Amino acid sequence: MIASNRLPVQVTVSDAGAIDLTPSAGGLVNALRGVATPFTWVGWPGAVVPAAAQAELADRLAADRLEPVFLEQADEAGFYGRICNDTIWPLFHDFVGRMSFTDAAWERYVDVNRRFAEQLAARSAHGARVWVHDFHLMLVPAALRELRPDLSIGFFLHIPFPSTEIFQLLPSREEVLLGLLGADQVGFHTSEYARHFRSSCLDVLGIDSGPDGIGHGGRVVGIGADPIGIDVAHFQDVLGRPETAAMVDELAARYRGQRLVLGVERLDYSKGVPQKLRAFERFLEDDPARAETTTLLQVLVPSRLESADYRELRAEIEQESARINGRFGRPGRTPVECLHRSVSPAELVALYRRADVMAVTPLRDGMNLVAQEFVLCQTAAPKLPGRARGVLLLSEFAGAAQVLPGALLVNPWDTADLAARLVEALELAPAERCRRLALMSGAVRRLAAPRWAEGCLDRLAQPEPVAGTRL
Ligand code: GDG
Repeated sequence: MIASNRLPVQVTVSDAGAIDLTPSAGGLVNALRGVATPFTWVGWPGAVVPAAAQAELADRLAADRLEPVFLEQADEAGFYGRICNDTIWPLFHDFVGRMSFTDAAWERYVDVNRRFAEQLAARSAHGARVWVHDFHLMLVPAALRELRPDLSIGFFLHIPFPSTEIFQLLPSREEVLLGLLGADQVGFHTSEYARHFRSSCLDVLGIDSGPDGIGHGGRVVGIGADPIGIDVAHFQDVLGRPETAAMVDELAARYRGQRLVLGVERLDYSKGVPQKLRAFERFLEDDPARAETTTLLQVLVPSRLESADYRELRAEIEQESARINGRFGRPGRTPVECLHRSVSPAELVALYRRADVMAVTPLRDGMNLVAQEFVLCQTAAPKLPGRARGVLLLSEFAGAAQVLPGALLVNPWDTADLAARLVEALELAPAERCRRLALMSGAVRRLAAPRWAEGCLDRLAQPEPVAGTRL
């Protein structure tokens, strides 16, 4: 059984009650594609479904082994809107000042987690493996263990686990740790996050631990560092499609004679886009002639626009881009291009291939799959005629920095250094670019999904906890 906040489909129900299902992609969907063991996926279908339509929807989803957890608008507002987005997301990404918390919203979080646990308990076969995902469901492992002690329960956190000083600001800190300790195996992307979790268990609960496990309730809870990888086969497939080749040709014409610095981010304050723009402005200030030869293309995938904070962030990024263009551009030449939309897989892959520098500058990020995807697309296809391979500029605060040894690491808060690293990246000799990409391509292929999922599931099948990958 797999449990995550969202099912890998988007359900819409029309006013007349007609149900529409659209598959949705995401890091977890990609990582589970190709897993040999058949599984049932439990999660929210992405819409409030009227009671009259629930049975029909459940039947239709059952055909794909998907099982909906039905939530009301008020559940979503408190559980997802408040606690997930306004408490845990900012706190776990070190944005302490953005965190807010109310007891009423927390009660919704507890209640929704309990309902997930009840549904998993009702549907899991005796002794089944249940793998629970991410910060939305941190209370599920303990609630499920109480209902079904026969199950093997795994948990994986896709976002960072913050340092203990920051974690302790969370009013429900004990409940969260005890919730996670209900699992047999708790997985993180990096050994740093695992270490933070172990320190928090000691500081908050007084429970000491070994490097790979924590004794709790007469059991040993395994702690692992299991960095997630990308679906290599999917990207290889997209690289070979005719529409990708057409897009590569289009980009070659569009950016002829230009050096292209690429950013691909979901609109979020954790992604460091304003910091990237600041550094790009410094890069142009240091030598305004660069505005003629270098373009920063920022793809900004829309996200959470119902929130005033996110609308403000979008406005800030658009205003900053316009200001830089006003300062360094001229008619027919805009050094910063900002696309506020999602792009097709072919467009994304073509951009990864064409980019001279991929600038991935989050202030905090659990892993960051974009960095791995760029490396794969640069190395799994022939070099573009007349161009050197690309360079990855990567924030040291992304989990990806722990697994991609050939990236140029940057502190996105250090504007001068980020601008200097951008110059270094653009001037890196072709042989050095290849050497760095080869190092990283090896790592990306080693981490490739579904190996990540199979590894985590194998450990869950073992009677005694076993440590995850140590990097
Ligand atoms: C969590 C953690 C961790 C984005 N825009 C488009 C598009 N994408 C795809 C990318 C990539 C994915 O979305 C985003 O990668 P993230 O790594 O940010 O993953 P999330 O699921 O958002 O976030 C993160 C991850 O979980 C996995 O554990 O790495 O740290 O926050 O795959 O390619 N794809 C297409 N068009 C777009 O416009 N086709």
